[in-house]
Amino acid sequence: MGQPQMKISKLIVTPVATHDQPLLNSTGVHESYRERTIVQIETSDGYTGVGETHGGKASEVEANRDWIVGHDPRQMTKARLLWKGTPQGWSPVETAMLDAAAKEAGMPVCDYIGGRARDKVEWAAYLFYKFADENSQGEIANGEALDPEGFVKQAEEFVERYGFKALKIKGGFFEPDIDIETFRLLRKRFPKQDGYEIRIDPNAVWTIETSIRVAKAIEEYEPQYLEDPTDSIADHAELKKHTDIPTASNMCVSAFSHVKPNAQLGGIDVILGDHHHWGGILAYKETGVLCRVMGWGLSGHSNNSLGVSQAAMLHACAATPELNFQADTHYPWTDTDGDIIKGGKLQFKDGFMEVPDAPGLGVEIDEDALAERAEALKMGPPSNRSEMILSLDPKAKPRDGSWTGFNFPNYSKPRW
Ligand code: GKR
Ligand code: MG
Repeated sequence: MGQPQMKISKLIVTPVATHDQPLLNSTGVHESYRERTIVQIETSDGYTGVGETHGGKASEVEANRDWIVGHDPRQMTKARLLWKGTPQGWSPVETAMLDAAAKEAGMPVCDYIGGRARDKVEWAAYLFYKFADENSQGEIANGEALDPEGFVKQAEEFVERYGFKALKIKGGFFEPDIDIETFRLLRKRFPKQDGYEIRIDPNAVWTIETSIRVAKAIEEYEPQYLEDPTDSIADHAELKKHTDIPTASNMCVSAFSHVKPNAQLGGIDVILGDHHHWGGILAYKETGVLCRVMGWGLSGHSNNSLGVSQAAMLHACAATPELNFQADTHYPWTDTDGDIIKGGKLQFKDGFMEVPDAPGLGVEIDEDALAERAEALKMGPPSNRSEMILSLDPKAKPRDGSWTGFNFPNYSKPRW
């Protein structure tokens, strides 16, 4: 092999809690904190790497410790073959390895994996109906947004603060006519001719018939795309017979195994790629190639996350030329002082985020902040804020029978 081997000599896996505001989605309300899994590695020659993914993935990473410790982080193809577990569990390990290997090469990750297509990445404002945050702990929009007018106010805060030009409506909690009215008011406040794009995502709670009705009702407001309005790829293909609005997905098409069925049925036009779900930053690049070959658009999916995931998605998007929509990000919903990276949160400017020039990911773990977030997780389960839902829907009952369950009450689908 010639060049001296790099060897991972240390692996640390830390589950953490990050405060979450009472955001509403199709199944209910977000809990008072979101769990994330942080992976840190160090090589025998002193290079460090970090990665982040969803909660509950620590045991999966630990189950692969036997080969990760001792592995050369530059031998990524071998690592992908050795990994035993889910794409979500693999992604932080891959990110950490790319971080350390790129540092050793003295290059930012996006340049280390073949070179960047752009120096900055554009993001979308991810807007939610929501209750007021209990302690106004959030970085932005701590107030309630329980109707279209409140929603537009939230959008104004996001545009004012971060400069976003693309606005995403997280719909599906209220009945469709409320979402239609929100779309109308948002378009009125943020005209297309001023460069604003608007998309909507009800997370598959509409039947085909309701999706057609909503599509007809919002066509005049020139939606960027309709994201997971209904359920299966075939359902979206049926919808497409009734509207020219592009369809997008991070649900029915959210893995490589969904590509062939979508190619056959033609239900989804835009893929919301995500290195957490598809299995890494390199997998995001591969999704780009697929979209180019298939003539599909490529956007980016997100969940509540910390600065390590945001940095990883930043490099993935910078390195993928096929990205042709503003990627989603939940990062504005991360508290200003709630992150775990040194120097505080990464910054948006005019809706964009610059790719760091530092070798690696360009973010370093603040060990004190990490310890604090890990401690927060041990303080007990999150509140599921069921009282908030019951204030709006007194008849709500937990779908799985547990009143302290996740995403109360976890409404079933389709709802309309
Ligand atoms: O944060 O409530 C949320 C979102 O609905 C999230 O769970 C989805 O995975 O962001 C996501 C999406 O685009 O579907
Ligand atoms: Mg979605």
